Amino acid sequence: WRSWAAANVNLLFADSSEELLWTRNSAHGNVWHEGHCSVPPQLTTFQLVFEATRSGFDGQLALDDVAFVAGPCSLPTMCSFESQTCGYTSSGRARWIHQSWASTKTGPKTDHTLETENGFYMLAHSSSDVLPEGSVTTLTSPVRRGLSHTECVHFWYHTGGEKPGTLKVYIKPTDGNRIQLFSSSIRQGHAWRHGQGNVNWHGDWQLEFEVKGEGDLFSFIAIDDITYSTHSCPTTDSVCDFEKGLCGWSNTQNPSVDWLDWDLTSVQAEMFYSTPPYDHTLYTEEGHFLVLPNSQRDTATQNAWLLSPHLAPTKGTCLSFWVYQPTMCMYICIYIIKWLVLVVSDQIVLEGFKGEKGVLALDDIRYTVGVNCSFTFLCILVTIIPMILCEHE
Ligand SMILES: [Ca+2]
Ligand SMILES: [Ca+2]
Ligand SMILES: [Ca+2]
Repeated sequence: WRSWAAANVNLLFADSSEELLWTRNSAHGNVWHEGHCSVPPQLTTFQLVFEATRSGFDGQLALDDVAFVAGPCSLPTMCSFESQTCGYTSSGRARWIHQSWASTKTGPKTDHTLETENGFYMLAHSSSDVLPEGSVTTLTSPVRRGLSHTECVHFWYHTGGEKPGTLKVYIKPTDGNRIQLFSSSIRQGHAWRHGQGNVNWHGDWQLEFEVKGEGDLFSFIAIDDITYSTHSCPTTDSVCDFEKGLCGWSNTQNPSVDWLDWDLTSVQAEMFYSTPPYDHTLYTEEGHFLVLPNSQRDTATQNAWLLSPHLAPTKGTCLSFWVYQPTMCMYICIYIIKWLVLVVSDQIVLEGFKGEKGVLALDDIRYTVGVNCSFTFLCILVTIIPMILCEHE
């Protein structure tokens, strides 16, 4: 689904009352996603309702291959923790809590999926009274079948307090020892941060998020939006060619900053929006890029933010990216030397505005910490030549 406000699955009872079982929001690219929805045992007859909610701009949503399978769901490829825990279970010294800020007034103020106080996530309190120093609490996924190829698990985490403790992520094979995918023990500030790790296990396995307490008086670690992509993880966060997903770059759903979402697509797969004739990475119709939804011109000037992962404090960063613009008939390279504040970490925002005509697309975003854009000269050369040769539309 793309650019929709929400897709829901509801339980509909004989008395016309409904119960929300599953929900997804925002643009998820021009590709099929497999959704899993646990239907709790019911004593009376019921129906299931698939519901799409428009947010007032371009978008499509399609549904295919609906199957009812007896027994619990296997591990879903996406879990936003809205309306359900996707079968994740808690064990260890303290319990992981399925909650929103609105329901408890503790933990992160907003979740990562919806960016509202009503959005849900999983929370582990790591304060010493709940999780004494050195003890652990674990969040375990349902069992996932063995993989024939390497997958990347992406997740977002949020820490609170001076000493939030250590977050480690493991693969737990059904038979065998755990394999660590990820570890972080830094105080991160009030922000959701992106984590990832490669999974390549041929037997059945589970994912484990483990928090170890550090003896703080008030602290926590929260998890949201766990997804699996069918590719291995990008080797570095500093280059994103969009061939393996968004690499930690993300759309925001915050209505106070933008209206639209950047949408991942390719020329080959695109049926709805106009696009550049090829992507910038591969120069083919199969290559992927981000496009600003552009079918309804009455919404011209509406904007979309693309947010970078949170970047560590640095003396400077060289940012370059390739843009396909309405007035150009080629990709042009734009680079910015951005001096980030030394005290706090930061995010880069690429903001697109929908124009009256033409296509706006983004590809090959690269940031290089430590400045001295060594590829800058090449970037300018490649940019200027096509601009001279290329007739404006
Ligand atoms: Ca969420
Ligand atoms: Ca947006
Ligand atoms: Ca590309």
